[in-house]
Amino acid sequence: MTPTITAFESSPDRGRGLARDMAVRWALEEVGQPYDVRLVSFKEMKEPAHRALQPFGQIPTYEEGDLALFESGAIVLHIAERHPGLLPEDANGRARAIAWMFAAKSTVEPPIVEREAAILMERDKEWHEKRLPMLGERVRVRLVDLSRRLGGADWLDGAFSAGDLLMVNVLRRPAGTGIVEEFPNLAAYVARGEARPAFKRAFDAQYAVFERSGVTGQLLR
Ligand SMILES: N[C@@H](CCC(=O)N[C@@H](CS)C(=O)NCC(=O)O)C(=O)O
Repeated sequence: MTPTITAFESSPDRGRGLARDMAVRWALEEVGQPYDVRLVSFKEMKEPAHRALQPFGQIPTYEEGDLALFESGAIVLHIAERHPGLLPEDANGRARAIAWMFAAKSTVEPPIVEREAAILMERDKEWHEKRLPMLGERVRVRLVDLSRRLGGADWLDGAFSAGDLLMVNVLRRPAGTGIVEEFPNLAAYVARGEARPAFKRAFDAQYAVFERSGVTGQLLR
């Protein structure tokens, strides 16, 4: 059965591939699962029909037969559990890859999103310039440890996994701000992820929506 995901009708990230349907598209491309996309407007996302799928009125969602899912991490895990290629075969390796998925979404992403939100939405506050260095340091604390753990390896724990997919996805959010580039092994890690053919297919598919909409604007969290 072909799953259907939701994505922004008008991507506000200027086609940078940062909206969270990107991780889902990438996972589906990695495992070779075709999918349909239902584009939703900002207004539609907040209406009851969409909130029945995503209680917080956000994208992405995932529908497959009787199953409706939200949260990009949970959707990627679902895809990874049902198709070979994104989780190791052995039970311990699988558990560790899942731990990296949680690390990406619950340990590394929050300070990145917090800093991004401050830059986008608090720039006019008189305390913004004072707060920003502290938010940068909170990101750096995570990146220092992640960089140390990755070391010279290609991926976080052996072969590329759903853990790497989500981690690369999260590290792409501050791309261009220079903070990831302070850690050359992390910058190379992101570049390795982006070089994967499945990433490129996912990116191109999301970019095509942006091009059609022609919207430019600020990244929405
Ligand atoms: N934790 C959620 C976050 C979803 C999320 O923040 N989606 C953004 C797009 S990347 C969104 O829909 N923003 C619009 C809004 O919150 O109103 C996930 O990973 O799926």
